[in-house]
Amino acid sequence: SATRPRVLLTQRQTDPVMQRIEQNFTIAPVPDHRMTTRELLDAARAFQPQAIMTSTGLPLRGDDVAQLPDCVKVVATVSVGTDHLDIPALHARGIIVTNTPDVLTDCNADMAILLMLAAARRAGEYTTLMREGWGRPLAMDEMLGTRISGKRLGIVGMGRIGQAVARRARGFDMTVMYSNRRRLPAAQEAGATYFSTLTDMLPHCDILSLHLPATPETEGMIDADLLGRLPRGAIFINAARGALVDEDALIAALRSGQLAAAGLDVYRNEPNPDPRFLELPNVFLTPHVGSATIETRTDMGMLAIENVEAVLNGRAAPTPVHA
Ligand code: 8YV
Repeated sequence: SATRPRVLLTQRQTDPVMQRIEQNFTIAPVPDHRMTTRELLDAARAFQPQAIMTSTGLPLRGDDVAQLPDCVKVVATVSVGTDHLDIPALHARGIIVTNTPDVLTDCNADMAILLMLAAARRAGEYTTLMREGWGRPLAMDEMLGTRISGKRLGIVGMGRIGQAVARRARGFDMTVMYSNRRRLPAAQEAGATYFSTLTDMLPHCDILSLHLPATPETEGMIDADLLGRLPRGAIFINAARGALVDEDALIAALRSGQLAAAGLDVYRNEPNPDPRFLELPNVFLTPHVGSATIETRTDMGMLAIENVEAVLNGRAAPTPVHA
């Protein structure tokens, strides 16, 4: 009906989420692809929505925020990360911003473990071999991977996802360490050992896994110097953000053998990662799918709707993003 609030969706959500949105809101036609920033701004001007449901990979910088119509009360991103949004600019316009923490923690942690196993056990190379026609038994010392159990894992960033990775890694009998701005209470450490500086932790890590947001402070933090402090032959995992990494340095470390392997779900240039990654057989690559399960994507969409409904009904958003 005409009284239902208008919500602009920048891409389709899962069927249960779409059903709930269509029951409660008026929506503009949703494109098959994820809208570009230009498309979002044009659609917002034409449709005059009270709420925008968006996600990563669709930047809204200060100049873009200035072009949003005054009717917009809430921008709900269907993601935990908010690096695509200019939060201060949105807040300055009186727009409430919400994200979807917690509901994707387990799936993102699973993804980091998947990448770890795949990189260490050469899953990508084995799959390629099978598709090309296996044809003969492998020799006892041919195409060998690296054992995971008993190895030392360093977690960079011990928030919700880092803690979930630590709990999983303990199940693989790994020795777990973490670096974080502050030490966590013992109950949240999941048996991991705290390092107050990343540089002190690196020499002890057989595997390094990133679990930090991309911010001006963390941008490019994994550089040649830090990669050089890992033991030779370490494994590098990133299911967080490509912007954390100097990709030239990562590629150089993979080529030189300083890193034995990497498992990557995120890249600087998504959805077109540096083609040099594709030439490296020791890199296991996935297309930013850490949260991509039917359950989690539905939970994320539902939480975004709850945030939109709360704000439009004058209640506090369940998961607001603070400045
Ligand atoms: C994306 C993510 O939201 O939550 C995040 O921060 O990066 C992902 O879960 C998802 O890929 C949809 O863009």
